Amino acid sequence: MTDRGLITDAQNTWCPGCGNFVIQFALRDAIQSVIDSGIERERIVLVTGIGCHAKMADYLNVNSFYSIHGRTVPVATAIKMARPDLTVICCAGDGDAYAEGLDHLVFAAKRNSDITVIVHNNRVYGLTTGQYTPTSPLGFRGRSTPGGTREEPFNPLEIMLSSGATYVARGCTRRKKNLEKVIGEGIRHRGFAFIDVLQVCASYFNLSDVYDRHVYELGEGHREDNFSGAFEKAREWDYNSESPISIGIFYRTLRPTLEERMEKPPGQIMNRPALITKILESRT
Ligand SMILES: Cc1ncc(C[n+]2csc(CCOP(=O)(O)OP(=O)(O)O)c2C)c(N)n1
Ligand code: SF4
Ligand SMILES: [Mg+2]
Repeated sequence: MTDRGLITDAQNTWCPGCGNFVIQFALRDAIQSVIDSGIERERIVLVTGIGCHAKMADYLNVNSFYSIHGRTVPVATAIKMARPDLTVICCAGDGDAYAEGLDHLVFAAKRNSDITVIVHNNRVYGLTTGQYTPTSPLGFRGRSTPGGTREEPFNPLEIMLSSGATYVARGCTRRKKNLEKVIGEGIRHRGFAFIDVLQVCASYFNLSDVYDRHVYELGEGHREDNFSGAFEKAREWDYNSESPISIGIFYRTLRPTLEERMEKPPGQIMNRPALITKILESRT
């Protein structure tokens, strides 16, 4: 791999017009600004699932770990627990994070694991050529549903707010500047940062026109510390009908992270070597 900055020279096989390119450039710029603020590149780790989104591990020149489909979040959680000094970023697919891996996403939010999860939500299984996912709209016609789905989609922002995520944002690949901002703020956030990215899949679900018509940025009047306001805003669009779609930071708060609590359980101070010793002892 030749170092040409943060983009590798691996051959890129995303389809022309794929929204993954926009996420790649937004993430590259966000990572660069984190590096400029003093975090060494060697201390940044990218974890991906399996899917088109997962090729980010090949295309971004940071330490990376290709995990398995549906297990992106637990791998990232484990890396952060073992090495709290690392900045851990996940690129997950919507099939990956919202279907097979949903329980992991919910528990990472509940635990406030200090990782950043970017979901490439193209609302379809891209790599396996067009099956529906939990955020595909009712009636979506794809490989596994030629007659149209009979299921309502769910709203991942509502799930994440209910699960205790301390940073909840939505971006869109039709708005690169805003996307770079919500990703950068997510990486800097201390605690579980969740970013749902409405990503255009040029080959199996091209919603460019819909997003261009409906997406707007949350304004100055939106208060990020207001949980019920964030919930109400998240419910404005149900991932189904054509209505205004807000992007930006819906909610942000601070509470102790999982790693902080593992270091210092209530009533006792336990440093990491002592904790590892205890785990090893309990196995024998
Ligand atoms: C454990 C496991 N389950 C299922 C698969 C098959 N599989 C690979 S990629 C994929 C779907 C990917 O969709 P998504 O996560 O939305 O990513 P995208 O390709 O859209 O970026 C599936 C079902 C697998 N490889 N491993
Ligand atoms: S199938 Fe869709 S998500 Fe996958 S590379 Fe092509 S356009 Fe992108
Ligand atoms: Mg997908």
